[in-house]
Amino acid sequence: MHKLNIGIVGYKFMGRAHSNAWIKAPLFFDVPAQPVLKAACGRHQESLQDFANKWGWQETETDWRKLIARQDIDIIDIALPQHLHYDIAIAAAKEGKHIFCEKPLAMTSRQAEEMLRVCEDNGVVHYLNHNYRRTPAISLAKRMIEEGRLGRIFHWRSAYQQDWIVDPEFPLTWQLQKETAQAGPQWDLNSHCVDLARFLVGEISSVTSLQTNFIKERPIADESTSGNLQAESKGDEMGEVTVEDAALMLVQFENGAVGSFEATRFATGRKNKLSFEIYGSKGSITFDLERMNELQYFSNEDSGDLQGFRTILATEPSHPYVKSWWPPGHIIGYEHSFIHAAVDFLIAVQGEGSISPNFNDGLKTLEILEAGVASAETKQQITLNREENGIKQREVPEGRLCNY
Ligand code: SOE
Repeated sequence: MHKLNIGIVGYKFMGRAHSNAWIKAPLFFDVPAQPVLKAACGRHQESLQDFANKWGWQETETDWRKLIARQDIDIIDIALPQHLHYDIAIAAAKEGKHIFCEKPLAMTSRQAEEMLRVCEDNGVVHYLNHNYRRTPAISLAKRMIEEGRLGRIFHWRSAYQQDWIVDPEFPLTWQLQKETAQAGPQWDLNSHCVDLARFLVGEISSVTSLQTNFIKERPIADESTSGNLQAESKGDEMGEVTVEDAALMLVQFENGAVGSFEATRFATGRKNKLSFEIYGSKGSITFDLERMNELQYFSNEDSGDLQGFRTILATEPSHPYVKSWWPPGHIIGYEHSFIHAAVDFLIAVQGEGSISPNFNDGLKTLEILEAGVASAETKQQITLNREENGIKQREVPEGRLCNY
């Protein structure tokens, strides 16, 4: 079988999730090419080598430019924070490497635009890992909507709730600083929900937003621990939090539906609760990541005395991705959506096809996230995607137009 050599950049949380995905994909699915864990790249040789030994990466590199220059690398897997995506993706695409990139795509829509253009100019497959699309229950929701089971969609509402920084002693990690994260839950969490809303409902035409901070100063983080969610502080020195702690958006969709998004790291007790609800003329669907194998479904077409939300357990072989796993009722977990993404990416690369979400999806999502930030700053509704003379512009009332 043809082999595809992977070079991964990053070896923390997403490095582990991606390594697991590359290993498991050919074990459970008929993939058209064998992914080879060729080289892992990171700054600190000792911890990088530990990672490579544990996960079976054949070699290590401490300079991502050297990794990208290697002729024996076919795929670059970017498993790093978003402020590091742009330079690596541009260089990888120019070297003809296919790119599997973690979300959010970039720090700005301008960066995303260039990343997309360079990938298209170089004919490489580009994938943006909004993994939740490939949760069987969410892929089933997509199938049901396409089959018309919800009819005309009226409402989208989503909430992505975490609580890992409620403690004011949690240090100032990269996720809490604008220069390394661009924004807080607006980028980290609403990026997932906007991607799902675009996937399930459609394109967004306007945004009105509110953002806030609850804790404005935190202890400076100990660099050696600040790459994960259990970071430690370096001492008593404090630093300013320069991103929001909570981000709320109200949107209009191009198809007439309306939507609300809530993303927060201060929903005490909620660890990683992504939930959404979609209400249509013929039926409704709700999803909760904490019960990720289930969909709640209401159909207007059920007979009146039997109507009600029912639980669909998405573990039947007819459900997306499921037949490659276990018998009905044997549920799957968080890591499986990454494996499904790896499978579909290998199919796209080997079949010279494409995969979504890709960098064009990432660009559209970032435009919406940027509009949310602009709306929160201006306290105005932002209209998107108004094109004049080929220049994308956002419309803020009073006729003022601001370019991206
Ligand atoms: C931290 O908020 C995080 O790891 C996100 O970055 C991921 O995208 C999300 O899936 C889980 O939480």
